[in-house]
Amino acid sequence: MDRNKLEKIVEARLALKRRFEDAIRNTPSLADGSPLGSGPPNRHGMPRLPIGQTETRKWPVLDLGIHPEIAAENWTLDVDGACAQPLVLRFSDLLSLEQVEQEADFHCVTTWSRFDLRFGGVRVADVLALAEPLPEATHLMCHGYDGYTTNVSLAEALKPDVLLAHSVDGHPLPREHGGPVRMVTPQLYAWKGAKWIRRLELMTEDRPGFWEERGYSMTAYPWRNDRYG
Ligand SMILES: Nc1nc2c(c(=O)[nH]1)N[C@H]1C(S)=C(S)[C@@H](COP(=O)(O)O)O[C@H]1N2
Ligand SMILES: [Mo]
Repeated sequence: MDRNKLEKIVEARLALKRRFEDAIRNTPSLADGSPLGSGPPNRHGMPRLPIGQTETRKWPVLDLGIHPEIAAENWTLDVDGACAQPLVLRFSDLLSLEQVEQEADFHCVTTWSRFDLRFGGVRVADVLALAEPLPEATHLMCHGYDGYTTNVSLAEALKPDVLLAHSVDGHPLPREHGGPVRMVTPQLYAWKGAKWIRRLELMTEDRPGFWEERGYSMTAYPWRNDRYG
């Protein structure tokens, strides 16, 4: 990559980071003075098990029942909407960006929590920076290949542990868990992480996704029992 291009990418990332620093610091997962839950503190200082959740050792499969079959070489991600540089990312493009591996917990609103999944992938923040969100962009609609949608605020989506994950525990992400690529949002209930991710739509206002239209929370904060709208 030539130097100019690299400098532009770094500058775009830092500009986006600066723009959202305060909002990120003030999200409940980082600023909640009285989180509801039990167990030792997790990675963000919250109790490990959010209120109303039970630990499961398995990793259940939960979705709308359609498991699209997408080979990695046919997978594409559109990043569009309120941004200056809409882009289409192929799997090889994703692999050319900075790769991270992170352990995360997974809290499903149907009350199971699965601890310590090691996800590998690319930060959503890095991909969004490339698209240069407009100053008025505030939220993201995440679209799956199965037609699923879910909304996430940029203050949540830009956190460093929010990934476009292509591997789990060192293996390619299985199709039933959203492979080849899904989003994970460890600080929110797991329905905010779209499996078989296909499009990230930058929005200038919040809009409900599939479950949110049916009464689920727009914000989905586990340590506030923030399940339903
Ligand atoms: N594309 C898509 N993503 C989705 C869903 C879905 O139906 N379709 N279900 C959500 C819900 S409710 C949960 S709990 C998690 C489940 O992920 P898992 O099947 O890997 O455990 O995916 C979320 N992402
Ligand atoms: Mo869920």
